[in-house]
Amino acid sequence: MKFPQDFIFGAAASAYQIEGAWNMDGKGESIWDRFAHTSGKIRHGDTGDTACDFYHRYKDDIALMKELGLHAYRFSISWPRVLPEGRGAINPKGLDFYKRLVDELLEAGINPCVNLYHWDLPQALQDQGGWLNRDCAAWFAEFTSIIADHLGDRVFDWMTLNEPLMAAALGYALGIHAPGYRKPWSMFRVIHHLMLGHGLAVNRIRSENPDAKVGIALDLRPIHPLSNSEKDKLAAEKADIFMRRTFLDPIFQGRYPETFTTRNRLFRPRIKDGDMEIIAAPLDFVGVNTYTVDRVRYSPWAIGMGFETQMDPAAEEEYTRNGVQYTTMGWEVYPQVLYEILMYLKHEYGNPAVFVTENGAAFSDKVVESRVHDEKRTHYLQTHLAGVKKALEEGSNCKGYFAWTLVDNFEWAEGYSKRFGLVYVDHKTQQRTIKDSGLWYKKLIASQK
Ligand code: GCO
Repeated sequence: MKFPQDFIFGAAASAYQIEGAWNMDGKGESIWDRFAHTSGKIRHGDTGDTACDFYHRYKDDIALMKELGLHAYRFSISWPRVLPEGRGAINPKGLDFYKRLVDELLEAGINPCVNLYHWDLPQALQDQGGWLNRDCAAWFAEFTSIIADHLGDRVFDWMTLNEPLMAAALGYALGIHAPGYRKPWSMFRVIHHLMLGHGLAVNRIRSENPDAKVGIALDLRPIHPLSNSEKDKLAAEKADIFMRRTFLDPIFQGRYPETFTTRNRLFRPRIKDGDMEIIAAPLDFVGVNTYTVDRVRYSPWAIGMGFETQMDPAAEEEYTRNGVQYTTMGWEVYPQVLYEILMYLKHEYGNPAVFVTENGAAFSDKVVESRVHDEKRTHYLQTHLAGVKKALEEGSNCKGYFAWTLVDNFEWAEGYSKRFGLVYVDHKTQQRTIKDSGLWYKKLIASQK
């Protein structure tokens, strides 16, 4: 499978999911530390206290990245590791960790792609309202300036936010992610403050480093009506507006979709003059995190939404239903997912530069004689990358693909029960084992030369 010569192959991860050292060397508490330490929130009572101990083992993991032949690595910065109180005093040991990490990546010939926010807000800022507080956008901009100032001489590829929809929906409406609020009426205000923070951060990065390439990582999935009924088709249109256009329209068109602003008073965000111009700061690329297809149906119970997504619960083992493969997350394996979403961006938003910033699958892996024969994951990668290739042949402006994820890590509310890695981790011993899918990915990358 041949890709364009300058096509980037990488892997992605996030601070809370891999670093561990949750309270070491001056790091402040994050909302994910607090949430994971709250009983009943995470499967099996798992926490990110140690995770994959990447804070101490980053050199070994970078050696694994080099062995796989990765061109780039997408990672996030733990805000409270650098600013323990979220603002004010910098923790020098925290900043130094990221400088060492970036230098080690560069030394290995791997391009560091920094994602500034992957959900681990400093608890001290949550105590002041978190993203419900409009000031959080400015606090994020301050944090961004500090990181861009200290890393901007060697990092040229930046993302501001990871999945603002998930941060708002799971963290503030459904309560299954940190900070664990069940305040659906607040979700649109949180989305607006996150997007405002995104726009402010873009401007801060550019003022520190005019040559920087800046983007955002959005969770964008193909959306199909569950049936051909008019109600389900209308539901799919509503889902498109809420889950995709609410983020893409302000970025590319400088305005929210009509329904976002006309919702009743309870839901409507407070948008001030100038906000939309800030959010529409031009980007160099859009990052797409996507794994499966959203199959939606009409629902009178989804207050203010009018649709619901049919999604299975997470499972102990992967399974098939009616000949269709499902992962241990309960997600349908739908190989056209990347093709469809890349063509959606081409047709609906002027074919912007796109990176697939997350794509992968959780299957129940086992180590047998120091090997992990994860055929299903290899097949997932093969078929999904074939979709990227098809989109490229039809004119998509996709520039690269980051597998989610390098090593099996903390999968949020699922803890360590779900394995997405190209590399198996025994979380008791921290022993790493490259899976067959990682060896396949290595071969694919090597074959591009
Ligand atoms: C997300 C996050 C990742 C997840 C991955 C698998 O998309 O939810 O960016 O942190 O771990 O997507 O669920």
